[in-house]
Amino acid sequence: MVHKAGFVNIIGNPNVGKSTLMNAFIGEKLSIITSKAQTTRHRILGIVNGDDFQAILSDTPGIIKPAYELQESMMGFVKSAFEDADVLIYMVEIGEKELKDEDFFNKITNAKIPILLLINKIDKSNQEQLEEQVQFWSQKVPNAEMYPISALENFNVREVFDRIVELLPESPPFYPKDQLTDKPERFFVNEAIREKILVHYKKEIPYSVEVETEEFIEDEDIIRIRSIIMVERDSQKGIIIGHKGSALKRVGTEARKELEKFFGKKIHIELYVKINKNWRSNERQLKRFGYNNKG
Ligand SMILES: Nc1nc2c(ncn2[C@@H]2O[C@H](COP(=O)(O)OP(=O)(O)OP(=O)(O)O)[C@@H](O)[C@H]2O)c(=O)[nH]1
Ligand SMILES: [Mg+2]
Repeated sequence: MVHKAGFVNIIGNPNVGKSTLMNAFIGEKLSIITSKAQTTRHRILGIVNGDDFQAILSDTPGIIKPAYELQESMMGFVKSAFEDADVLIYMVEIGEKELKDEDFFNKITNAKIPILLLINKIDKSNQEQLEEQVQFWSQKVPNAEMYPISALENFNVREVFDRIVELLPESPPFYPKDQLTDKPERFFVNEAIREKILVHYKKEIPYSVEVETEEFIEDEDIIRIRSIIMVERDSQKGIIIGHKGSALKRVGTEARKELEKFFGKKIHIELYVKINKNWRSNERQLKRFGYNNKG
C-alpha cells in the first residue's frame, strides 16, 4: 500500500476563518476561535490520520505588519509555514481584496507547491458576489486551485480535504498515528482561558494578556489546574479581576466548561492575575511563553 504524508499549512489575513477550518478538518476544537483579529498566536499542528495517509495541518496567526516583538514572533510562525509546506492553503474571506504583506503574497504567487485558494464565508454572500470574487482571485493568484467554502457551515470542507489527500506526497508518516497535535495539554488550557479573555474584555486587554499554566495534575476523575493570567500593566489587573472578582470568575467558569469538554473529565481551575511589565516586547519573556520563532 502506498502511504502519503505531508504538511498542509493554512495562511491568510486575520479573522478570515483559518482556525475554524482547521477545527472542521480535525473534528475537534483544537484552535480557539473568536470574532477578534489576532486570536491565534502560535503555529498549531492538527494531524488527521487515515490508513494510507497522514495530513499534518498547521493553523497559523493571521498575517499582519508587526508592531512589537510578540507580533514579530507570530509572523515568524507564518514564515515557517511557508518553508515546510507540501500543500499551501491560502484562505481569503468574501469581499477581501489584499493580503496585508506583499512579501508573503509574492511567495504565494511564486510558489512551486500546490496552492489551494479557499474563498471562505460564502454563507454571507450571494451568487453574483461570489462570481465576482472568483474572477478577481483567479487573476490575482493564477497558480491556485480555487474553492468557495463555508468553514462555519461545513460547506465544501470535505471536498477540499479529499483534494488535499490527493495532493500529499508519497511518504511514511511523520508522527505516530494516534497523535492529534504537537502541543502539550497545558497549551490548550492556556488557550481556553485566553479565548474567554478575548471574548469578554475590550480594547487592548486581550492583546496584553498571556496565560501560563503552573499546575496541571491529572487524577483518575479530575484534573486540577492552576493558571496565571499575565498582564502588562497595573491598571489592567483590576480590569481583569473586575468588581469583587466577578469578571475573573466568569473567565474561570467558562474556561472550565470548555476544558471539561476538551479533556472529557471534571476540571478544577484556579486563576491568578500577575503583572509582567511589557512582556510583549521582552525577548526573554517571549521565549519563556514559546514565542521563540522570530521571523
Ligand atoms: N459567516 C461565517 N463566519 C465564519 C466562517 N468561518 C469563520 N467564521 C467566523 O469568523 C471569525 C474568525 O474566525 P477564526 O477561525 O478565529 O479566524 P482566524 O483566521 O483563525 O483568525 P486569527 O486567528 O485571528 O487570524 C469567527 O467569528 C468565526 O466564527 C464562515 O464560513 N462563515
Ligand atoms: Mg486563528
